[in-house]
Amino acid sequence: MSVYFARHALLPEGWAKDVRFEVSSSGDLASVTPGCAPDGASFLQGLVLPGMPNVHSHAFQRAFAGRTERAGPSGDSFWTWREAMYEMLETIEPDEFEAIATDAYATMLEAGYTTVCEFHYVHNAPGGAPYARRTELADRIVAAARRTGIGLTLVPVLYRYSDFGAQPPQPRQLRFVLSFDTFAGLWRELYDAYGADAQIALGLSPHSLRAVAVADLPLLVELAGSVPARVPIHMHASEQLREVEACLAVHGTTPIALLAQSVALDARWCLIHCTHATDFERRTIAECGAVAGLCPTTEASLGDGIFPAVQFVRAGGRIAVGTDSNVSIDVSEELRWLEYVQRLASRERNLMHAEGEPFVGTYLYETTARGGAQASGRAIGALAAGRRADLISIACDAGTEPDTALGVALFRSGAWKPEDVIAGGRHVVRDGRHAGLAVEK
Ligand code: NGQ
Ligand code: ZN
Repeated sequence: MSVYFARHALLPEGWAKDVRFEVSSSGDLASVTPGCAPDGASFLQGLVLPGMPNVHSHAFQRAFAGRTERAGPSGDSFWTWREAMYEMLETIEPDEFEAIATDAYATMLEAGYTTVCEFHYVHNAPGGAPYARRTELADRIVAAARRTGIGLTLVPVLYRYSDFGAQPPQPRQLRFVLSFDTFAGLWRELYDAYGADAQIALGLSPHSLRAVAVADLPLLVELAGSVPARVPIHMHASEQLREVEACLAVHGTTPIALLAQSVALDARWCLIHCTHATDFERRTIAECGAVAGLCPTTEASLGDGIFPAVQFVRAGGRIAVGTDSNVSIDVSEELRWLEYVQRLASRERNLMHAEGEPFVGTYLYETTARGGAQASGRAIGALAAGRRADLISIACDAGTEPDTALGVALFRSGAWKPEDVIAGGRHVVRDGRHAGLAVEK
């Protein structure tokens, strides 16, 4: 059993002093006890926080992060970016796919993300032929997670069409496309292979309402319900106005309303972006207990729009954050952008907070860690006995009280510096560096 000690740690009941953490051999927290002496424990400097869950990643997109910042001939948008992304993907074979994911996950750990939900929709070889093993690329994601130590919720994705009304896929989308039955087979195979692994959980996803048929939705929910585990269900929703308009044109209603008509939404769902959700749709999400998976830096990068997060959380909505396109892998940037776009939209300050929690940084961190745990389907997101031992330590100025110190770490640029990161009990980042990355870079 390993033992850690922190002067200041953020526990479910608030900041605690002189906390001892006992970690079991299975990688869970066996005990969390404030008011102890360090006695032989490994000392974690600064503030100790639960590792942040990253609820939405397409790891392979890290390969071209920052490489699409040149204006094209007739204006750029999410859709022109998507063409560039599809083009880049055409050359990526399994070894490279795994190498990119390994690098991305090590970088996530260095940034303080101890788990990732990998929204995995690249199933086929370039050109669209199936791999000899249909789990080829999913296995590569698992290999990258195992090598780096990051906790993984693998979210295999059903992607069948190019647009509403079951439009046939474009040639470049053929790497994503599986029939429903092939997808269900793939999913069961992954469940059998990894369902018992403590580092890995399995989710499931219809990519978006553009990419699946309405009739697929209840079948996917049934598939998720066919195993004893609680399987989170993720889906992109209402990210771009074009998508909302196309949905209205074909189905006479907006995407999340259509989803809510098609299945009984509940707390297993994590809807990614929700940028253009209507008031009614946001209320629906909040009331059913689903999580809105917000990806502020990607949403800014792609010109998606602004999700009214303040109204949503005040109406009881649950939120989490994801790195999505991985153009940025930095917890502080994600949380800061989440707050800052609200300020830009409303011309006010200090918006994301709640009664009893006036510190914006602490509120954002606790809220997204909790929502992230729910969306990941894993016992994470809090420093408490029985949860995974996902701990990060953040350097801070001695003598600064913890709420202020966390605010500085999140809002003063460059101040977010995880020194030690322990993921599932594995001490994978020391002095700010992931052991694997130090060798490879
Ligand atoms: C994705 N990205 O799944 O990576 C999508 C684009 C698609 C975002 N929605 C791919 N940001 O729609 O086919
Ligand atoms: Zn996405």
